[in-house]
Amino acid sequence: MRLFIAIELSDEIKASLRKTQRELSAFDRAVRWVTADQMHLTLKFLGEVPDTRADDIRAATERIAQVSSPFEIAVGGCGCFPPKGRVRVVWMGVEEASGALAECNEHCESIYAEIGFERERRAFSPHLTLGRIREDKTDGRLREAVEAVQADIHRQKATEMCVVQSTLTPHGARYAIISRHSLKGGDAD
Ligand code: 3AM
Repeated sequence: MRLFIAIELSDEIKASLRKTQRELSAFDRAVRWVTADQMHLTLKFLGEVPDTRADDIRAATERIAQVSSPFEIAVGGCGCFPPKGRVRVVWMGVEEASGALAECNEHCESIYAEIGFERERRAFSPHLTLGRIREDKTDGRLREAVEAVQADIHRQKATEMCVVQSTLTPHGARYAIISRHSLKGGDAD
């Protein structure tokens, strides 16, 4: 099964992402927009794992949750990956002032590494994917439009992390939460 670790988003944040997608609807042909049930904040991608590892992963995730503090995210500006050239992903940015989100990601990297998952080589760049590019023939207009979006800032508390199973289908990925783990670390209120 294909697994990743994520934070679920509130309905308010999902509504704000949908609004931004509508503002960019001129690019509907170039972009495959994610649906509301596909929206999440990824902490760590684990990839294809044998079903027999499910218990190990659940236990490692519980250990991470025990040492990770709850945090509050602020979702606002829009951007593209990569930062230059042909756009592959359109996203909304995530900020977290206390450092607890970066720490949670770091706990993920080190604890999943202990059970055999490679550390991510790229720096953690928290984002909410709005869409992925099918074929960009927009000559830079997509990037310009994304960078011009003025979205309101929305905040959300994150109090649990989830192990998510991703099933790839011809109609896109379907996600199902297979376990939830309350963040219990630190001295956050
Ligand atoms: O939607 P986002 O970007 O938050 O990009 C993929 C998605 O995250 C990411 O895992 C999430 C669920 O699919 N992902 C997919 N393949 C990946 C890989 N090989 C990956 N992240 C890192 N390495």
